[in-house]
Amino acid sequence: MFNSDICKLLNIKYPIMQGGMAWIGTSELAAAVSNAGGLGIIGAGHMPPDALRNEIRKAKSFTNKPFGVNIMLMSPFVKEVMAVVIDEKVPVVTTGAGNPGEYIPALKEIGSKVIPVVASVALAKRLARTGVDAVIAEGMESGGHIGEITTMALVPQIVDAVDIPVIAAGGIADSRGMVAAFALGAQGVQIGSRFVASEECIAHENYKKAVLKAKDRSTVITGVSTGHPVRVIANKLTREYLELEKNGASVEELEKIGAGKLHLATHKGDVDNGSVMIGQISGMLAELKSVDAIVQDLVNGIPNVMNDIKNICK
Ligand code: TUI
Repeated sequence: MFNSDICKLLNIKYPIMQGGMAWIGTSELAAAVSNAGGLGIIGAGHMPPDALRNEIRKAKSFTNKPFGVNIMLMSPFVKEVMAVVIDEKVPVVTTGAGNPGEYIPALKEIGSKVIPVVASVALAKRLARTGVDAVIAEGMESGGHIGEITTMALVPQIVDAVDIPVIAAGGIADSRGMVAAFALGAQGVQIGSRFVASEECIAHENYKKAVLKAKDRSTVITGVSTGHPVRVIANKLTREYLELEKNGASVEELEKIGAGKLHLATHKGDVDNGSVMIGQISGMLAELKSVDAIVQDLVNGIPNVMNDIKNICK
């Protein structure tokens, strides 16, 4: 059904990757997405190397399909976790929140497909020259750490700038978004928020409820003054944080307030004082579904969307 460079490159049925989410992109979620025909991704976040090795081995036991690991380049363990994915011969490595340039040769040497997340044309062009296999163009609609450009504006500009496959991310949660991504020239999509609201995601039920309750304007961006903007659901924490930012708090002060807050929300369920990272498309999510149902809905809805387009463009 799909004639996508991404399916061939990654040896998957559907050109759907799961976003590599810290704390909640576990082996359970990643294996469920891979078993459903997409590419599941373990989000290494700030995970220490031994914990990541454990997650990789669990994923290998849950699925015999390819899966990936996302390495967050701001992690204090980045060098050690890179060594683990190389040692475990993880078939696909995505990176986020920085420039993975120095790690690319070692990953390519063991045959891993390397797919960095980029938020600008400049970085996409620079990395394309270093031999990465594809790029994920992630718009600022996404949850968590983001860039400044929207998916709609970023994807076609990166498609025009590089000659490797582009995967669109940010604001995609149904077949309409998927078709829109293909219209912009993407060969695949990366989806995060929709998979948070899944049965297999291990996020605390309060986190999932907050995601399902979210409306279009429920998220805010914190951390612009620190150089690390992060999209989260507005709550007590963000009100305090944004007030401090407005009053010129130092980066150290702000980092101290943010420390441990994602885990507080994802695992302890404190969605008032914790950091509830999610994309703007969460306003559209109304129900929890199994990962398999999410993937099937995404794929099966495509002909209807195509038909709607044909009816408009006569
Ligand atoms: O990485 C993400 N999203 C994330 S990482 C994360 S973990 C975290 N925890 C606490 C505080 C902050 C983060 C949560 N969400 N997405 C991929 C992504 N990468 N989005 C944007 C970028 C990006 C931004 C700038 C990639 C490269 C870049 O520039 C680097 C350069 O040198 O130009």
